[in-house]
Order: sequence, then structure tokens, then C-alpha cells
Amino acid sequence: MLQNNRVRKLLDIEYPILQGGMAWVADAELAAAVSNGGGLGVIAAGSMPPDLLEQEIRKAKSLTDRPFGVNIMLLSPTAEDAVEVVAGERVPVVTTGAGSPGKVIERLKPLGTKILPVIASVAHAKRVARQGADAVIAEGMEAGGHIGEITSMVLVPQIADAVEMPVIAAGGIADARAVVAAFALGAEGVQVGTRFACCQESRVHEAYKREIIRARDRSTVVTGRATGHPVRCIQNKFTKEFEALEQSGAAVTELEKFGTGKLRAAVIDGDVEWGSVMAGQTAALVQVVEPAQKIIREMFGQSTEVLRSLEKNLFE
Ligand code: TUI
Repeated sequence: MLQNNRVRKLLDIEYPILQGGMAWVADAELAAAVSNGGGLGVIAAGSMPPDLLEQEIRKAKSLTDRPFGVNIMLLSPTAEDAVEVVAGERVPVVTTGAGSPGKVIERLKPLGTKILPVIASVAHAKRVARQGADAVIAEGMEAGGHIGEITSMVLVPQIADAVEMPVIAAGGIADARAVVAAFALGAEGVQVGTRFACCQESRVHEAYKREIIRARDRSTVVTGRATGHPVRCIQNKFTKEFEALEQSGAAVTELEKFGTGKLRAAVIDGDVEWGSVMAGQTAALVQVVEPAQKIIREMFGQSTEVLRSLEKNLFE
């Protein structure tokens, strides 16, 4: 199983699964739990000043002897500092999000770092291929947080047709059925955010995890289209007030000011009413808090059963 998988080989991991680089959520403990479970754990630099990022990278090295990565959120004002920390610590893998990773690739590729940009369109995938990315993470709008406009079902096969390098599917992936579906669409790996945010080793506040478990099919909403940065969260007082502000024609600066600090409030303080409870549509599929390793084993272990029932339905 998975002997010829390019994502496993590229990242030197057991299962071709990456943990999403979720700001405020993805620390050394979560990354190490995912890496020790056989996937690629990822520390999110997004919410960290450079000295804290360095500390978290060193902590992850003490918690696992397996590879892990760092996610650099390109909209973040500390992105350039994060690149230098990653270079100094010789982190083997970097994922990027929310922008164009040209400069990151230029700086880190000569050091041997594998660069996997998150992309949400065909044009952007082609651009990062020219820039020298090692693989792409094609993220559909089912995902949580900052998103694009295309669903995974439609985005992933187009990206698989457009580039030669391995494609990792993200957005809407939380169980073995989705792993098989992603591979059917041309992906060779998956990235999972929401289900790992809700795992046992995740630092996310209990109240936030409860909101994910409680979520149903229509629990998430997308706000912020007016700012040019659409974000998917679980609907609450914060999203309703944000929507009202957006509809009243508030200036982008006012909207951004209203959003400042809200993700931290939800993740760390557990303010699930007035905080930003970022989560993907898969929140509806997450039903229990489990260890990261169990999640990984289940997602790949059950894929054989999924495939068997698929063959039965399609061909018998
Ligand atoms: O980055 C994410 N998800 C995130 S970042 C984040 S932190 C945040 N906090 C408050 C407001 C906004 C963000 C929360 N969630 N996912 C990766 C991702 N990247 N999704 C979509 C994209 C993307 C979008 C446009 C990547 C590139 C792009 O265009 C770049 C270009 O140059 O065309």
C-alpha cells in the first residue's frame, strides 16, 4: 500500500497526510502528535513572533524525530521573519498560504527545503509550478478560514491536469471516504485541518471543540467577501455582526478592525460567541475528540473498505 506514492517519498512520511497550518491552533504539540502518528505535522507561524516560532520548532524537534513542517501565512506581517527562522532551523518542509510564495521559494529552495504552496485556482498552481514548488495543496472552498471560490470536487482534478508535480487535496477532507474521493480526483495526498483542530492533542479551547462537534451541515458561513479575504467560520454573534457591518457598506479598514483578535479569542479564551470560530464544512462530520494517530490510522485503514464497497457498487 502506498509504495509508489510521491507525497510519502517527497516528505519522508508513512501516510500521505498533512495537518493544516492553522494560526493559533497548530503549535509544536499538535505538529509532533501528527508527525508521530505517521503524517506531516505543521507548525503555523501565522500567529507567532519570530522568537516564539523558533521556540516551537525546537520544542517539536524534542517531541518527535520525524519530519514536520512550518506554515507561512503570506498575508502576515511577520512572514519574512518566519522564513529566516525556518532557514536557520533547517525545517525540512514549508507550506504557504494566502498569497504568492515566489520569494519564499527563492530563499528556501537552495537550502533543500520542500515548498508546498496552498493554492485555490489553476492559474496560481501553474505560477507556483514555474516558481519551483515541490507539490501543491489544492484547497477547495469547503475548507475553514481564508478560502478561495472553487469546491474541492471541481478544483482538484483541474489542478491534477494542469501540473506535473504531486497534488494534495484540502478542504472537505475528514474521513476515509474523502481520502478515496480525493485520490479518485487525481490527488496523491490530503491535508486535514478541522478534524485535527478538534483532536486530543490540539490546544484549542474545549468550548471551540464543542462547537465543531455540535456543527451540522449548514453551521458554517463565509464572511469577508467585501474585504477581498473571504473566511469560513461557524456562525455565531460575531459572524452575524460582521455580516451586518458588511451589508451596511462599512469600510474595509473598519471590517478588518472588527475582526482583529477574534481568532485568538475563540481558540485560546474559548469565546465562541464573539470570537471567530474558523472551521471547514467538515465540522459537520467530526463527532468525537480523538488522538491524532487514531484519526490518521482510521482515514487510511478504512480506505480499503471504502474502495471495496465502491467496486461492488460500480462494477458488480
Ligand atoms: O491561508 C489559508 N487559510 C487561513 S489563513 C488564516 S489567518 C486569517 N485571519 C483572519 C483573516 C484572514 C486570514 C485563516 N485561514 N488557507 C490557504 C489558502 N490560500 N486558501 C486560499 C489561499 C489563496 C488565495 C489566493 C492562495 C493564493 C491566492 O492568490 C495568490 C495570488 O497571488 O494569486
